[in-house]
Amino acid sequence: MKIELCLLAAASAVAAVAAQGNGVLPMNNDRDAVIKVFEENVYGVRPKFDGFVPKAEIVQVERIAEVGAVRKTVAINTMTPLGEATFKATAYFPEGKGAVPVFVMPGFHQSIREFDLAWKGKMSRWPVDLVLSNGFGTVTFDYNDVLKDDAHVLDGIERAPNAWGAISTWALAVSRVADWLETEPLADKSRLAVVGLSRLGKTTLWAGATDTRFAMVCPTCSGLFGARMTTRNLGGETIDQITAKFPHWFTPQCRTKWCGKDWELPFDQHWLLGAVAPRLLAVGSAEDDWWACPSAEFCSWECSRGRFQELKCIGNTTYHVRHGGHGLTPVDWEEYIDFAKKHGWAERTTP
Ligand code: GTR
Repeated sequence: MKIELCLLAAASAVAAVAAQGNGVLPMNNDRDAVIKVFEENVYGVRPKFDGFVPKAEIVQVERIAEVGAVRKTVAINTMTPLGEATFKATAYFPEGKGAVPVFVMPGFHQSIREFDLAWKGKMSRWPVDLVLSNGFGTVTFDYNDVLKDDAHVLDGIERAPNAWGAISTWALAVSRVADWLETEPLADKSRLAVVGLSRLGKTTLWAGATDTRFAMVCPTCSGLFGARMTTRNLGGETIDQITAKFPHWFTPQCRTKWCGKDWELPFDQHWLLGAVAPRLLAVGSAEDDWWACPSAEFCSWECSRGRFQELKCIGNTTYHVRHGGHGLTPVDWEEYIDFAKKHGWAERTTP
């Protein structure tokens, strides 16, 4: 689908709502209620972790002269439905800049390897050199180190109908990275962003909606149960398909209650996008990513703007659709970096 067509389809969906007053669910501006609805029905409710002691241990600090950076490797612990897990986070900070804004990216193993191999990061989903050259830091971790992305990973445990799933678990790990960054002298904790692709774009949105320490949230090609409006899907993934193939991502009742009811859901993802307001929201789509349905991602973003308008911060939300297919590319990163800069992130907050 070409960009113009996506936007046309989305614009007509929005126009249909305006004209008929039906179709798309009206915006829900009650943030707490919105989070509860999505906990119960989609991502699951996290248990209380009695006795959990948070730890973030710096295991290595290196100077990486090629990109003028300090690389820190950190071991961070977190909770999962299977118990405690420790994962390794890899962070790059520009040298000699003091505390800088940081983009946190829940990532695929490949992201770290690609950057190490390609060095200049050109082909990477994680273009570290681009981020560094703009004066920002970035950190990633392999989501599989937190909880294995396997449909059977939770088979051995009894799950309540609203039990938390893998997306919520990975999102908690993103928050654990924020816990560490709050203590890290090279990070400006008032300027933390979260960015992720696809299943990790869904994770990004859920982490960013629930954890208000993230001042900017960038779900990319996030599709169903990411930025995309479920009730406006034009031929992309359905609830039946996603919950059959990836039951571990969601709360069990996401399938038992909502399978086959895509167009009748009493909640929708524009509510969750609105839950990011008044913080910065940057949604990214790709024109050929039909499985994620970019027109419904746009429609959802468009419909969430009411919340930003209400909070008098309409400039805090942006959307882009780029050429090409499913992915997180330097073009997307440039959009996010530019948006951050437009909001003063390149200016120093610390002496
Ligand atoms: C697909 C899934 C999408 C998206 C994608 C990905 O198979 O159906 O919702 O999450 O995987 O993460 O690459």
